[in-house]
Amino acid sequence: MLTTWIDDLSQKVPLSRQPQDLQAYGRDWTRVYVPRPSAVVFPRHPEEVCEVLRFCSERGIAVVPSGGRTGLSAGAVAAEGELVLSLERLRHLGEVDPLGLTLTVGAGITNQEVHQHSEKIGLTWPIDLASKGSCQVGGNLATNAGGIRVIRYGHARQWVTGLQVALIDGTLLKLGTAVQKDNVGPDLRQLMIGSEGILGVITQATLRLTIMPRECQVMFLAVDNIDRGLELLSHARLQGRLQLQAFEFVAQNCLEAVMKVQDRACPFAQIPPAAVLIEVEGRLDNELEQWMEQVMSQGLVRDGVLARSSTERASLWAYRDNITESLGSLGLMHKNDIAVEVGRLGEFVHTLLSEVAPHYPGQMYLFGHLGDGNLHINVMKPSAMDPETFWEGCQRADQLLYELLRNLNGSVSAEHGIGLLKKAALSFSRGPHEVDTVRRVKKALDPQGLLNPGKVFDL
Ligand code: 2HG
Ligand code: ZN
Repeated sequence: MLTTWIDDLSQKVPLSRQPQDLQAYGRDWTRVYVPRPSAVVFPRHPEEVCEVLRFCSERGIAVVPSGGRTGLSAGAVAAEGELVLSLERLRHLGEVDPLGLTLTVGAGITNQEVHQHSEKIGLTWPIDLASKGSCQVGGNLATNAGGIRVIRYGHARQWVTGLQVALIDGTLLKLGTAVQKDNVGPDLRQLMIGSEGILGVITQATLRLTIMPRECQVMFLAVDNIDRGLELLSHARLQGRLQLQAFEFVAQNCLEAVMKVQDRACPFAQIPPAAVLIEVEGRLDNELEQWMEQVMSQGLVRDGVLARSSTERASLWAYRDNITESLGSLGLMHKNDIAVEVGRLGEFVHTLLSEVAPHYPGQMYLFGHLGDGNLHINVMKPSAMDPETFWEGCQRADQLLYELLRNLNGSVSAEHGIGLLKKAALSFSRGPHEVDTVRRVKKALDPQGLLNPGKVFDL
């Protein structure tokens, strides 16, 4: 029975059942689920995506859309025998429109390819992620990706004018165009962006571009704790009048992990309790140097490095960009991706460290996008503990974390989405009426529940 439909489908589109493909395409960067897809299909254009979806709809086959598979909430995991629908062959790369500042690309184009393509004429798509070399535009939009420049540009949903989306019944929707001003009622584009593949499959997008800042400067500043980091944020904006492109937090143990794994020297005279990586627009001038001297003489900053070349800028960024990878190579990590309003982040971290952290069964590593109030809380499994005991302990401690977030009106998933991994957390950030309304939309578009089943919520 199983082989029959797979044989039929393989007559229509490129399909693989190679064990290494099933392993690779059935998972994302989460390491919690065992990939078990029945097959992987590689449609070559949007019409083939529709054909696959129509086929699945007619035969009642569950299908998991798949991009660069760099997600951290298991939104692209196929652990229940689903068909994986890889969008990686949708490689259309249009011409940049230098007047309208738009670019149309297929879902399988990587974030970095978009950057390289638009940078040729001084433009950029300002969604910038540590995983940019692998993550794809379709996935960036399906998850409404955030990243390091949200403080300046917002999330991915703000940088799209048009979207092409395939529904489970095989309908291809064209939502919006390259026109900037197009205000004609409810916006299905925005409903699809961030829907994590449960409502439709993004096949193509017209992206809104912006001018790249002529120059940016990068500083890595050592601080005593997160409160000093937050004071520095305010100082940078209000006294320094700095246009921030990024304002990132790195706790001591994260810095040490990168230094150890990547064999990098400490960028400061001694390892500080925490550090803040700041990227600002503009030239390296006296004003910027004076601002840095000022925050150091005021005691806000203990020690600091200001990059003086593009090589130095890249090497400072490496201490931040390589945290996930370095932690991952040191041990098994339990991850949370939370946000509270920036003004309450200090309060949040104090309660986290004093009341929640002691309940986690391993050491906590904090880093993330301080300027957006978004912290990544990673907990490492102690080497002697078995994974089962570790996950159970983490889940119990998570309840305390989510309660704390609910009390602060915070988010249980600031930029990584819900997927499979954070389903139990959803109710701490979304009320029952809201979840139920989205469930009704899901049932209307996908009555059999075939598209990315089990993700975000159960039907
Ligand atoms: C980052 O900001 C990513 O580097 C990954 O969102 C976060 O590994 C994580 O927890
Ligand atoms: Zn992040």
